[in-house]
Amino acid sequence: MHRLPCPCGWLGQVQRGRSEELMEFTNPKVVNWLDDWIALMQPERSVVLNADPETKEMLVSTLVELGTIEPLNPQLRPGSYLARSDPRDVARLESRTLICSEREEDAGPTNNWREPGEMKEMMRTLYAGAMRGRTMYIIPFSMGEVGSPFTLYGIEITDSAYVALSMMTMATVDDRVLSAIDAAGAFVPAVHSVGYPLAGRDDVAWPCNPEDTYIAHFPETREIWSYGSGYGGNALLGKKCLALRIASVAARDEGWLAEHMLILKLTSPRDEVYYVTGAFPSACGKTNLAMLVPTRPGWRAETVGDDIAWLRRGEDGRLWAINPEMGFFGVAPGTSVKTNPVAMETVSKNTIFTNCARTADGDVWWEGMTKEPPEGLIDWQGKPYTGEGPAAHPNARFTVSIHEAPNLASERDGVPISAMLFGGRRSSLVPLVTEARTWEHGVFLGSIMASETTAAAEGAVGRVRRDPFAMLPFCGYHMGDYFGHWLSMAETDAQALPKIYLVNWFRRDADGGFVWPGYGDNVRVLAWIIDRLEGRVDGVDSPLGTIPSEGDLDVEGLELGPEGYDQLFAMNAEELEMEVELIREHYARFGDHLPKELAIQLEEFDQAVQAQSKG
Ligand code: GTP
Ligand code: SPV
Ligand code: MN
Repeated sequence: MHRLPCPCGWLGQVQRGRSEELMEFTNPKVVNWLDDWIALMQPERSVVLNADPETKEMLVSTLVELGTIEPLNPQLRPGSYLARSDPRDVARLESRTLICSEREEDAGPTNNWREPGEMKEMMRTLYAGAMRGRTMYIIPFSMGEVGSPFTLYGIEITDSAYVALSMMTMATVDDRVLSAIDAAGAFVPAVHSVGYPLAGRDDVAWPCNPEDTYIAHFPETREIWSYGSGYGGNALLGKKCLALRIASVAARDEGWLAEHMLILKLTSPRDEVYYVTGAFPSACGKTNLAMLVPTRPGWRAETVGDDIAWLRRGEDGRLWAINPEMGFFGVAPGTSVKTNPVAMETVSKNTIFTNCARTADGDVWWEGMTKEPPEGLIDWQGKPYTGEGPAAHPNARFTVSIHEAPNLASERDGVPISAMLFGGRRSSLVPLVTEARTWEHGVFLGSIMASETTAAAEGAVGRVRRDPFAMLPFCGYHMGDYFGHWLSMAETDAQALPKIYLVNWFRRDADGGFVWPGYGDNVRVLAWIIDRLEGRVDGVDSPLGTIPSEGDLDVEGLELGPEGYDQLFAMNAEELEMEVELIREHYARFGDHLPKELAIQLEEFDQAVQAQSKG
């Protein structure tokens, strides 16, 4: 814990545990920025966070005292806590997320936009006095390794101890970060308040302000202003706000990619090592693929990252990826010893659970952990569970350090990518796997991605929507220009780029069940992909790319039958024709920002569909 050279004083309980050598911000850029916000938000006190164990202890005891988190049974779940949010603050709020670029056109048709000056003026009135009676936590953080030229530094100021504690897990927060920021004065300013000042009222366990929630991004000045929500990507500003929305703008300007992707290290039975990324929309299987436990003999999988990848061309021309995060903020429901034993082990200790159910013996539970809910459950809202509705919120999550993962890959400073997967939830049409014919075709497949919506964001669940590259809620600029940026990666040495694959674990049969077993069996698809990369197998052309030849996909031991297999790859002619029209509508939104190459790709797709319909 550090003293801050500002008029606001000290946090009493912090002084006890602070280290002897106090580190302070001295850079006038930082100090002036902090002073301005302290003057506006008027916190009672402010503290700078560091990596000392006392810092974490202080945050935990503050949160326990307030009732935001409660300790779980240390015998069952050591070092772990359960948080219950306000039921109105449970997911990312896409309708309240804004890209405030100077020109509306630069935000594009897929983002909410407000003029930056207007937005700031409006939000300043919200921020005025917003931290009255509260502590301001000042969190110097880095996304990426400290000292790397590719790292982005930020300072988040927040009045939520829950957010502060979570940031310490999700990002790198320590004295080296503070020194690096102080030396250069270069950081992304990230302002956060739950919007619940304590003027004349007591605090509540989960303060928030749903009526006035805004998550605003200023891409030109690279600033983030968030107000009103304390949940996930709305509030942990290093993640979606910085590492995707702001970073995507930096990536466009500097020629790299900031993507909503897992990174997996895969070792084949022949001891060949491959690194694979996968872009799937929120709650569509990134964490699960990143923690894959292969069901086929000889395969090994290790996790590099589960949500965000930053990719750059290396000197060898290949795309190299890093995971800028230090923690997992993963979906709890659906996670079980059967589906994801690695995740279960990862969260067996030192984990903060949010909006899970609590068992009678002081552990957590969620739908899918076991077949039947245990007796005596308390639901995510703190009420005895009656069996009606879910006991855990569908977007209940765990927050845990990546170092808790038993299969964490040691590579932190970049891995060369061989293949990229694009996937989503599609009950029909999109096959289990297809290979893009070229980079341009791969960009086309990424640009037309669609997925059934999930509980990760507000709104209806299960509605098919276009989610290009799984970046719909996370691209900080015009999506049409983003497609162009992806295409531009192939301007030099296209051969060295990874191959692109479309995957879909979520096809349903007539009874509504999943046709493909998924999870650990997804290694079967990866094995085919590796065979393709090594030129060991041919494929069959289809309108959506190359699919496996009969017999090349290992389905041994699965209870699929010939009918099930066909269901994984069938492309209904009528549905394909409809898809062409839907893609036309989707593309029309981008106007003259749509790269010509993609219009050509769409015509080729249309022709392939027509040819199949006739044939
Ligand atoms: P975000 O953290 O929101 O970005 O989500 P994510 O993409 O990491 O998704 P995650 O791996 O957490 O999975 C979300 C849900 O999909 C969970 O309920 C999983 O159990 C389920 N799921 C993941 N992989 C598979 C799969 O291969 N098959 C099926 N049927 N379900 C899966
Ligand atoms: C997602 O929604 O893609 C997440 C969760 O990873 S959040 O951090 O809340 O955005
Ligand atoms: Mn995500």
